[in-house]
Amino acid sequence: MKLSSAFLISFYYTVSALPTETFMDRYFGPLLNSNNNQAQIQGHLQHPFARYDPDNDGVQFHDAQVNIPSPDYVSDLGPDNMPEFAGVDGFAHLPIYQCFGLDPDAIKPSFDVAIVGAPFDTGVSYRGGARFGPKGIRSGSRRMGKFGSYSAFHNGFNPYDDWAKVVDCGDAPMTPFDNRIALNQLYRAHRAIHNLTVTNTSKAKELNTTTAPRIITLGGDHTITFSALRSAYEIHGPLAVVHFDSHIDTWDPQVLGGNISTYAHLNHGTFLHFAHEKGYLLDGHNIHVGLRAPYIRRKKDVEHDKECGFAKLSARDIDRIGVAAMARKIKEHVGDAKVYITFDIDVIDPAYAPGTGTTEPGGFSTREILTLLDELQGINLIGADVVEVAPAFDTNGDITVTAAAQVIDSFLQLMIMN
Ligand SMILES: [Mn+2]
Repeated sequence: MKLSSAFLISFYYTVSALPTETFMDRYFGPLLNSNNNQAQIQGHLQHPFARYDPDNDGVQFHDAQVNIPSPDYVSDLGPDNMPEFAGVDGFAHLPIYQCFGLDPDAIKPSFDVAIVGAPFDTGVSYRGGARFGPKGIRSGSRRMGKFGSYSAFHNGFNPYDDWAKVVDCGDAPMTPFDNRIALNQLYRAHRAIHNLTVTNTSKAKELNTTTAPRIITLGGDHTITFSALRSAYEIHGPLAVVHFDSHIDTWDPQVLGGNISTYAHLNHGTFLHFAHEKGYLLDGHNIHVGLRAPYIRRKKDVEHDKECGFAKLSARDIDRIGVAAMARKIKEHVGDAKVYITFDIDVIDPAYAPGTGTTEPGGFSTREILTLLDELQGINLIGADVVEVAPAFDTNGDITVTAAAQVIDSFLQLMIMN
């Protein structure tokens, strides 16, 4: 048996390779030979996946020829030819800009929408780990970019390749040792971005916003939303906040943390109490979506939440009225006010988004939440965030970070598709 297969192999080799050219010569010759200085320069190599030819029966080697540029030609080695899984991770392969921390006399950057990371998790009451959220979400966004996006599939629109210049500003430095300093660092980073001017000023005015760039923040635990709201409020005035979350996050600070010390008053379960107290919320236009977590004090939590000015849609409303009706109610509630969406990833069911600090069973599927966000088309979205993504609790399959990245894709669609 061994003898005969060895015979067959040697026979085949002898017959097929007898002409002067070997398989290696035929397919790899231009790469292996030293005379490729003479190879023709063909502008740039195609995207690696562009070899699929739908006019033929699948993937083809078109022929043995491959265009190898001359050894010193490098124009094809830029980010445009990067495979989806490679590269230094800006969100969705966006260019990485230095947007804050600039010298006073440095040339100011200009863009329409900024992605900013807020690596912070010292405001949590349960499992930590959201300080790695920005890194995780960027990693989960690698299959999005100019070459394709999820909104492109559903709505024929690619937010990375339209009128808006979208950039990744990297992370705001946030110290893990003092929440007061950390939250102020994030506020100043946002303020520095809001003080810049958008690239497309006419479009910004048409959309009834200021000429300040809009910001999408990658959390970070939910406390970071307080700093984001503060800076957005200073530019836009009071905001209609759409709060996707399992939890109310309007807890009275005396009930959640504040009984320990004054320092502990502001945390990921009380920031909306403070947003209300500071006047950042536009009265009568704020709404929670997806609530289902236990109250700490049944009656008083509900009363205090009302005092903070929130309407409610619970997770059970997904089955009771459906996501389309939920979207209609949200749109009615915010009207034509300037809207800020703060999105706690724990609003999605732990089956689809386990990578978070405080999981609560019985939430949205990823598909349901993306459909709901699509249905919000037409709101005036001036800022947004996705928070509480803790990659250490995600699966090996990255289901939480890819869901978080798609939610941001939907935010960009709401901001840019008009
Ligand atoms: Mn929350």
